[in-house]
Amino acid sequence: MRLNIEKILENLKDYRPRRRGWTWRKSATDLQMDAFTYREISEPLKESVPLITAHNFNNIDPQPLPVITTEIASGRFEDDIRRMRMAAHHGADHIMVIRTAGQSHFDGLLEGTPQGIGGVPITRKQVRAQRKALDFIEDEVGRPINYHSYVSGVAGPDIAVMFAEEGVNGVHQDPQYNVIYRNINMVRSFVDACESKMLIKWANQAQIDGAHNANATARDAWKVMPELMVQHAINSLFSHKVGIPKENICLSTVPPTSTPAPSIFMDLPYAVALRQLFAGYRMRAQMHTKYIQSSTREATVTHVLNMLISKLTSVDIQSTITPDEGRNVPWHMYNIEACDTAKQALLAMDGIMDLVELKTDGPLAAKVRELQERAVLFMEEMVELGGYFAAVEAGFFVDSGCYPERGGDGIRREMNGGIGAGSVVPREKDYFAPVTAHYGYNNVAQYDPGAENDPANLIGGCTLEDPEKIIYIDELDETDNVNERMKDLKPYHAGTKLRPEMEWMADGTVLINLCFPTDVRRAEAAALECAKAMNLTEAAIISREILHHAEGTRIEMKGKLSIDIDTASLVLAPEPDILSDDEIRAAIDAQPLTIVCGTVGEDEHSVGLREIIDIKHGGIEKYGIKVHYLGTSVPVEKLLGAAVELNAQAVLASVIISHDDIHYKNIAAIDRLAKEMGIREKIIFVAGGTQVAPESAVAHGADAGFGRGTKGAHVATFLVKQRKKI
Ligand code: Z98
Repeated sequence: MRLNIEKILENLKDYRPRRRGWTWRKSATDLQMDAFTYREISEPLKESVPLITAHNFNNIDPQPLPVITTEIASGRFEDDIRRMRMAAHHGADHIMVIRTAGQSHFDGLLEGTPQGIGGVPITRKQVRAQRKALDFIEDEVGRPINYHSYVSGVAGPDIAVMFAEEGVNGVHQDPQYNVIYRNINMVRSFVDACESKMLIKWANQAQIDGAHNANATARDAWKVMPELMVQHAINSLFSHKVGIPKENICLSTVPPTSTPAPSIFMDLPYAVALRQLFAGYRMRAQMHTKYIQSSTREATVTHVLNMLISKLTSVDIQSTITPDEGRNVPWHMYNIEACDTAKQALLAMDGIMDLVELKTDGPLAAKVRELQERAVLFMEEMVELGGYFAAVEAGFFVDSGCYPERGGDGIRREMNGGIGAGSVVPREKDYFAPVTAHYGYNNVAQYDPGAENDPANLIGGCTLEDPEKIIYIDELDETDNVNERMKDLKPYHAGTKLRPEMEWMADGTVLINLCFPTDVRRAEAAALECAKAMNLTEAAIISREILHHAEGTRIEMKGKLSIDIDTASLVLAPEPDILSDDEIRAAIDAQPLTIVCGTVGEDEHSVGLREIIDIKHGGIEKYGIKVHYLGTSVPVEKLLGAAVELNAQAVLASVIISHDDIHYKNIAAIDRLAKEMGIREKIIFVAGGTQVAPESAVAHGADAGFGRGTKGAHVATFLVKQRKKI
C-alpha cells in the first residue's frame, strides 16, 4: 500500500518527535546469512528490497555497517516523502533534505509548504510532516532513520532551534561555509555558530562540516588537501569546545581526485593522513561531485572507487550523491541506484582489511607525513597572520596551490563585509534569555542565582522542554501550498490514475535512450526531432556520449508524456504459476517425459540452455525428465528429426543471438517445418533465450517462450501442464 500523504498531513499541529539525537547502526559482527559470514555488518531489516542478484542467494539483504545517506531534493516535500520510503527500503538510514536555492540568505524561518527550486524550502511544517512519515517508515523497515538538513545561512540559529524542537537528527553546521560560499559576514557567522552548536549539542545531533565544498569549488581539487585538513580542524575543535562530543562530530571528507588521474594513489594517502590527525572524530565520506558529469556509469564508478578508499581506511557515514549533481535531474531512481551502489560495494568489500594491509613505509607513509606537515604549516601561518579571519581576508582558502604553493585565486572576504556585517552587538549587562541551549553571557542571577544552570526554569521551560509554547503556523500562502498541489493530483495520489513520473507525482517525465550513427550535434538535433514524433513535450538532452565521432552518438533525452492510464483498465499478465518440485516429480514419475533440445541456427551459446536442463543449477533433469541435448548450432531439421527418432514429446530450442531478429525467425522455421512433417500437433515446442519475449515467441509459432530469469521449474511446469492438453 502506498503511503497516505493526506493522513500524514493531518493533525501536524499536535505531532511531537518521539526521540531525539543521532542513531548509528547496530553492529552484528559475524552475522551469518545464507551461506556467508559477514564481518562489518549491521542488523538486517524487517522489510527491504534486496539487490537484484540476491535471488541467487535466497534473497538475503545484508546491511553494511556504515550509515548510508541519500540526498533528497525534488522541490516538493510530499513527493520526497515517497522517495524517502523507497530509499529506506533500499538501505538508506540518513535522509538529507537539500534546501531550496538561496535559503541561506533568508533572515528568518519560512513557514508553510511552498514549492522549492533546486531543493525544498525548509519549514517547520515540512520538517514535521517528514519526521512523522519517517516514524512510520522506520517502523516498517525496523531501523531508526536519521533526518537531516542544514544549519547555515543568516537564519542559522533560528533553524537550529526549530530543528532541535522538531527532532531533526543530523545537521550540517560550519561557519566557514557561510563565509566562503555564501558571503555571510564572518563575525556574524562564527557568533551564530556558537549558538547553533549549543543547540546541536542539546539535541544530540550529528554534525557534518563543510570542508568538502572546497573539493567541489577549487580549480584543481587535489591541491587543496592541506587546506581541507585546516578547515576540518577549525570546525571540529570549535564544535568540541562548545560542547558537542567528538563522536557526534563528523568530518565531511571526499577523495580529492578522480579518474583519469591515478586517483587511488593520491586519495588514499590523504584519507590516511586525515584519519590519523582526527582520531576520535567520525568520518562522513562523500563522493566527489566536481567530477561527476552527466554519465551515470562514470558517476557510479567514481562512487565505487570512493568507497574503496572508505573501506581501506574508515567510514561512519557513507554518502551517496546521485548523478543528478551533474545533470540536474534529481529523480527517484538515481537516489535508489546510488543506495544500491553503496550497499553492493560495501558488502563486496566486507572484511577487506582482514585480507590486506596498508604499507607503513614507501610512498604511502611519505605522502601521509607530507600532507600532515603541509596542513600544520598552513595552520601556523594562519595563526601568525592573526587568525582565521585575517587568513580569509588574505585569500588563504580555496586557493588552487598545494600549500605552501599559492595560486593567488583563493576566495577573499572582508572581515567587515558580507551579508549581516555589523549586526553583532555586545550583550547588555542585564541581558537575559530564559532558554535552555544558549551560548555565552546570560545574566540569570539578576532574577534567581539558583537558576543559573537552568535559565528556562524561570518561565517553566522554554520550547525545548514545553513544545506547547511553539507557535505552529500551518500555511502562509493560499496558492503555493501542498493542499493545492495535492488537490490537482488527487486521482494519482489515490492510485486510480497513473502517469509516468521521475520526481513528482504525475510529472509525466520519461527518459529515452537513443543512438544515432552521426556526430554529437546532429545526434542531438535528431533526438529532438524524435521527441516530436513521440509526442513528447519539453524535450531536452540530458547526456550525450561519443561512441565514435562519426559512427555513433548515444543520447539520453528527457521529455514529458501527458497520457493518463486508468488503473482499472489495466490488463495484468497472470502471475507465473509454478508447480512445486514434488508436484513436478510426481507428474514425471507417473508419466515419463522425453525431450530433445539444442541451440538452433548458427548459434554457439550453450550456457543458458544448460542452466535449464542440467541438474547442477536446478534444471529439468532433476525431475526425472529424459533430456537429449544435441549441442549448439543445431539445424532445425536435425532438431525435429531427433524428436521423431527418439519419440520425444517436446522440443526445447534455445535462441540466443537476436541480430536481425534471427531468434524469432528460427522459432518460425521450427514451427513451419514441424507442420510440414505433420508432427506439430503431437509435440510441445518451447523456445527460450535472453532476448525472447514470451508473447513474441508464441506469435512466431512456439507453444511458449521463456526469457531472462527463467528457471528449470518454469519450463518443467509448462511441460507438465501442456502435456495434458495434447
Ligand atoms: C553535502 N552534497 O554536503 P544552503 N552547510 C554546509 C554545506 O555543505 C551545505 C550547506 C550548508 C552536499 C550538499 N552542501 C551541499 C556545510 C551544502 C547548504 O545555503 O542551504 O545551500 O546550505 O552533502
